[in-house]
Amino acid sequence: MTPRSPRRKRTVHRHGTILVLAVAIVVQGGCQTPPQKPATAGVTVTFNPLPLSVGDAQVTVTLTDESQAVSGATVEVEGNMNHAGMKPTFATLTEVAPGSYRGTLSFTMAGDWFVLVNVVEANGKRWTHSIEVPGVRVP
Ligand SMILES: [Cu+2]
Repeated sequence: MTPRSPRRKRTVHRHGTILVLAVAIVVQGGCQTPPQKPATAGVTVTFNPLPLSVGDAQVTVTLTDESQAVSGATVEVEGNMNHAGMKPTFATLTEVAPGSYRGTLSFTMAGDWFVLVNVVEANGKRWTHSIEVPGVRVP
């Protein structure tokens, strides 16, 4: 009789739809995205030379777990720009000292980049970590 009752019903229905969408996104994300860096893990990414400009740069990734060097991992880096329509660039790094991995990554355009560090530890544990690389310059 009052307009209240149908309005409340509609609100409940809308919440149900949002919940289903949220569950669908979580399930899809779980299948496709490797887990984020474990809480005990440390990742340091350094580039040489600095400041970064368009072209090849040496990239060094240092991995620790509870402050101990993480040796024997497979480490790949993926360079992406913050806008759509760019091909990512990739590098597979080589361990040059315990827990220290090095390679060459190509920055193909000036602007803001982010680099995904993809790690598979020797024990099979797989995770990824993203770092911002803003302001790659015109050479
Ligand atoms: Cu670009």
